[in-house]
Amino acid sequence: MPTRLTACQADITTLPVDAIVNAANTTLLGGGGVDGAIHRAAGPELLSACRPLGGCATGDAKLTPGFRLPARHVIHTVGPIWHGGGQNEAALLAACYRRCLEIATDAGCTSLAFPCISTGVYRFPPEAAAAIAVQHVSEWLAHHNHPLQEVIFCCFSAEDLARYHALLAKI
Ligand code: AR6
Repeated sequence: MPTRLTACQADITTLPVDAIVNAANTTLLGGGGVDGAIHRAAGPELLSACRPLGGCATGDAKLTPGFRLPARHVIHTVGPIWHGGGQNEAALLAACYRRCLEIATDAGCTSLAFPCISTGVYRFPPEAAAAIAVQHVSEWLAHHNHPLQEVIFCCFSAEDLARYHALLAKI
């Protein structure tokens, strides 16, 4: 059965999925935005689980439990900071989505939710980021064996939700 690719407007910390993705920074020690919201909702055990991971490179991802979240796991990824587009930002953002799908698959996840990685504090243009997300996730799902039945693009703003709906309607 093909994976359902959907978009919703929600606080990602409320989603009862196997894994949610965190848009973290290279320290994995917390921050603002969605990272701060996830750490607050998961409780202090999440920081204790992140500390021994030794940080994470941009474009890579690491797995922890979800602790007090409804999600069983958190996949922490580090998106690129937007510097104008000439510093490999698009390829690094695509790598984030790919690594999260690989880690979710290794953990046996059937449902996974992504936030709009890099489009907040890291200032990646949201239209280009959404196009990269939809293209790379849909292509990866079509070309790999995986247990994923549903992948959700969890938008915080109505503008992002409209972008994802328009992109998803084309595939
Ligand atoms: N649920 C879903 N999406 C959210 C939520 C939420 N609760 N809160 C914010 N967003 P950002 P980045 C959206 O800045 O650009 C942190 O300090 C937000 O509207 O959280 O990858 C980290 O520690 C935006 O669309 O992440 C890093 O230092 C998207 O999530 C840095 O920010 C991403 O915005 C990472 O920056």
